[in-house]
Amino acid sequence: MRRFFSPDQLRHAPAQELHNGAFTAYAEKPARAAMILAAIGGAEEPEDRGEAPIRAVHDADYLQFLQDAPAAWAAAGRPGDALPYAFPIVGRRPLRLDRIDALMGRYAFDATTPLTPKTWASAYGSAQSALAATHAVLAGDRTAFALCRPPGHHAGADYFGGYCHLNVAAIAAQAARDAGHERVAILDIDYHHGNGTQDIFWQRSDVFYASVHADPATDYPFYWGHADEIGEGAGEGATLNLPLPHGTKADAFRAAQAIALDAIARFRATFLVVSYGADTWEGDPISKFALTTPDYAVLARDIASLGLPTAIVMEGGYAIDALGANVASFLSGF
Ligand code: Q9C
Ligand code: ZN
Repeated sequence: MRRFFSPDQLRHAPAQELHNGAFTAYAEKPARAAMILAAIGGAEEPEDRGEAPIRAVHDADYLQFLQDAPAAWAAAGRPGDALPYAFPIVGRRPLRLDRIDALMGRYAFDATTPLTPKTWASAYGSAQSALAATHAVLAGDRTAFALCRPPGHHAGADYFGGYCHLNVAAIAAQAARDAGHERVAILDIDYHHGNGTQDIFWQRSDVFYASVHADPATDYPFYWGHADEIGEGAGEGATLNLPLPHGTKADAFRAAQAIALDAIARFRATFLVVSYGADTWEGDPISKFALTTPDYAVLARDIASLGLPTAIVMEGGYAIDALGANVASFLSGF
């Protein structure tokens, strides 16, 4: 299986994050990518396909903000990474916002995801890796893997958060649509619900979004991913949420994934994007499921049995020492 990664993806390295009310070391470290690369025997550098496939998913003003914010933050005299602290919550009217702090809150949905001067280069590289894997599959490969870091599934068309800036799964799915696949499915098996992916395709009938994740009643991102969220308008029925409780082991996870796979088959998708997170692993430091390393090969075999051309993008997974083995196990099942 071809694998893609750009060295630029290592450059985003915030010092700390706001976690449960205190500053802790940033969990989504560059070392995650290094551990995965070592375990899978390296990766190819993606071709640069430019901003157009990113603009097909994200708003132009948001992309400009991501590129400009770190310099604006520095110009405001701030020594550290850029973090938001004020948010224009539901009901606030659109305003012309100038101060960097106002913009940070406008484009962020949480305070866990600092921006640095290197963030854009890393996120852009991550998106190019997702596009390279997608195009390898469009060109005839059965599967391909994008080592996306930073991850993507919490990022919406015009917002960042949850360690995510550009929604790599959405960019991959849209690229498959634009290449002629009329029905594309995204299977999201990260521990957390992919709120950004869900929002991007919420009103669309051409991209099916199915997610197996920790119940948002107990887990981040809290405000999305409940079982009664099924899409709206033309997209009604094209979103499927399968929340699971703390302590979930392989059998229950696999059964939920089987429901998602069955729905994807009934949707008659012709192209599949998998948002893969290894934060469902039993030892993950920020999560509470109990999957084991060999379980990932089993989940992958179940996905492969759909028989769809499949682009896999990396999402979360924060147990650095186990991350390489977990990703290698998953890829071995295809
Ligand atoms: N106390 C991904 O896995 N922090 N993002 C949660 C819980 C954010 C995870 C804080 C977790 C985001 C791609
Ligand atoms: Zn996650």
